[in-house]
Amino acid sequence: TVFDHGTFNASTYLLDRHIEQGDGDRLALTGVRGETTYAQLHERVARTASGLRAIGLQPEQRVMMYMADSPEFVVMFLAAMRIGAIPVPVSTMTHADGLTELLRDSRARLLATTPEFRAAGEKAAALAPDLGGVVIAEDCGFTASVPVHTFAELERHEPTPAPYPTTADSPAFWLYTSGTTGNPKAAMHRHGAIRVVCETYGLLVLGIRPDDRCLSAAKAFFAYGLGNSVLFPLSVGAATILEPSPSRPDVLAERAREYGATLFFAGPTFFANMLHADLPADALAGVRLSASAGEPLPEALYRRWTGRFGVDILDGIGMTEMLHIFLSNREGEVRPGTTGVAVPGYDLRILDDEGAPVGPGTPGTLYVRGGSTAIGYWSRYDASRQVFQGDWLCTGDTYVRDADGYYACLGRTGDMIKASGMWVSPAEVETRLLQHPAIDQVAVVASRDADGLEKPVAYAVLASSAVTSDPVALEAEIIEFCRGGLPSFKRPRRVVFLDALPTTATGKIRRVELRAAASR
Ligand code: 3SK
Repeated sequence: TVFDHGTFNASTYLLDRHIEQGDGDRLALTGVRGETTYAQLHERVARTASGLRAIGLQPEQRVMMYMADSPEFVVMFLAAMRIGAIPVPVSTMTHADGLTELLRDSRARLLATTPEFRAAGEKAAALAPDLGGVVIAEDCGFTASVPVHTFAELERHEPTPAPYPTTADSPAFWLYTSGTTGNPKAAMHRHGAIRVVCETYGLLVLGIRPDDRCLSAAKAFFAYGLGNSVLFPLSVGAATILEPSPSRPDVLAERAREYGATLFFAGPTFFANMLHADLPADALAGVRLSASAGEPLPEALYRRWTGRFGVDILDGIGMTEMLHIFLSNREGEVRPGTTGVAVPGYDLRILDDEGAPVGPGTPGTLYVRGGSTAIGYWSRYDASRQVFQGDWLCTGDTYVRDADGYYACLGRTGDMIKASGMWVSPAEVETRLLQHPAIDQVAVVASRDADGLEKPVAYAVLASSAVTSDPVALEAEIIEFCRGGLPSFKRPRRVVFLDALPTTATGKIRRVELRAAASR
């Protein structure tokens, strides 16, 4: 998408168009917190925007959003952008210390929160030197040394006449990311990026339309959830089903039924948990399509889940730095076990360690280019230069492309294992292991053997039906099973059984932790 330097405000793009087109009566938000039409949402956003100005929030100042998925989340996100301020949604799984760190790093002027998170919010607010106020969804006795406002109070202001005259390149919102390691860094996104993701992945891959109802297991403070639950539905005048409580398979299945979800979004771990949750096969009747992201969806899990619920899954990959998904399978053309092909509007290339492009069949590091790339990381010069390399962004993931142009993830570039002098992709070994009926979840990492040589080791969670009184025999049987389907050098030399795999806040397996355990 090419933008001129005229005014463009993402809040107007997502909301005002529907009002101008006479669609104000359409449903925008639904769920346990009630229904909101586009006209009502527009009114709440315009009033809140005025209220934010009245309490002193200036363009480009940050509002940290530590909020449950709720109408107020959507109102604050849009209202802040409407006045040129910067909403910064952060994970509600962050504890008080982490929140303090994020408030300090971003120098947020305001903290917006919901009553569930009052205790951590109070602690963090007390230690944030730049904070000038708190906005709370409902009066719940939040105490702070700075003024505390309610949404109701802000909404008593007359609506703002016009949005702040941002351009497509003006900073719009930030999202913190830390990957599986490292300190949190804020990826700074511009207003135009919202339009890019809506008109590429949203329209051209999901084929989202006004009669859709979106339900996402990934919360809106994640880039993935923000697109699924806020940006895509609002961009076409569709509805979003907001669930404030932590995502659980039984709860989301119930919400899907009750509120008529047609698009369902989750990640591989959540899809796996749905299979264990004893849900009826028609739990997602009415859902026309599902999407997966966060980490590669193993082929065996894809087949079990789609076989059980009768809904297809488009596996894709995105990054917080790219705002959303840039590589994805397409409806009717899914190749299980691959991440599909480039989303229209994005260019991909795979480079070897010397920076030279590699051809089909040769693994290398994946780079991406497209109009939703973040401006950079806030106050992180070195990290920005490593990741944002001119037009291209280095994903840090190892991928291989086949002759038909389908991409398959082989793991993080640093996750590849060199065994017997040959590269071993953890993903390939994991795919084989998941074909064993006793294994439910698995991660393969490198471990040094007695000779100090790197070898694959598997950490596995057993299926509930596979509880064994003889783990040694089961381990031997699983390793033998791998020999049957893999070249011998790729077989795991050990299988360690765990109750659960360690995961990050976004549900990604913490391979770093497993590697450390393997080397002890
Ligand atoms: O992890 C992903 O695949 C992802 C997808 C969409 C947006 C952001 C991210 C990190």
